[in-house]
Amino acid sequence: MLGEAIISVFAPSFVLFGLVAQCAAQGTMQFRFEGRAPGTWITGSEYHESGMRFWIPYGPEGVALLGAGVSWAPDNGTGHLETSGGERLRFGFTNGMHFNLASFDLAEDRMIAVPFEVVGYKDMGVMVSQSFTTDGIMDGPGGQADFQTFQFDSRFVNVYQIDIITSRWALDNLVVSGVPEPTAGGLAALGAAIAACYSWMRKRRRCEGSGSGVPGRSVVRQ
Ligand SMILES: [Ca+2]
Ligand SMILES: [Ca+2]
Repeated sequence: MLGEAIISVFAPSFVLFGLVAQCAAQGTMQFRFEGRAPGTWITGSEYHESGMRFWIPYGPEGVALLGAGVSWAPDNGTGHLETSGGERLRFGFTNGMHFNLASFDLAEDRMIAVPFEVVGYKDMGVMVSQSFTTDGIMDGPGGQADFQTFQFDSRFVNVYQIDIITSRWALDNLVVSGVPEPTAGGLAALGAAIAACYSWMRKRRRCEGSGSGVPGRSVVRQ
């Protein structure tokens, strides 16, 4: 059964990774979907990384965060995000921040070339789209390269949401640009977040030690 959300044990790393990325990326952010040990995966109704929410908008399907080397999945030697169904994947910043879609790596989950469409949503109801087809190569860990890099042009500037219209995909190395530059206030927020994470982890350890916690059921929001 798909869980309510992403497992709480990853919350500190997700928060820190996001803020560090924003402070160091100088307007560009990359989403790498790390966080699972090799050969393992975890499912949830949605996934959050660095302030970006990824979810299946229609239907009951959820998303899965995979570590490297899962035998039944496409692989590039690192963690990635995928699903077993759903008509499309949707993502956007939870605060509504606009961004430029630069590129992402995508793989099909079987040895069949899969067509897919990418739709960008802009203000005033404007939508842009671009169509692609994968190469049909998916042989899992080792062997050939399962993922391909797809790049986007100026049509995908200043969007607030993206749909990848296909099912049974695997996504990695999403790159967006045009995000706000780091500020002194942002660095101060980073320090506050580090302190908050440290406090959160101490409380979690105490909770687990007493046996009153419910591991894996907390909803993570950044
Ligand atoms: Ca990765
Ligand atoms: Ca492929």
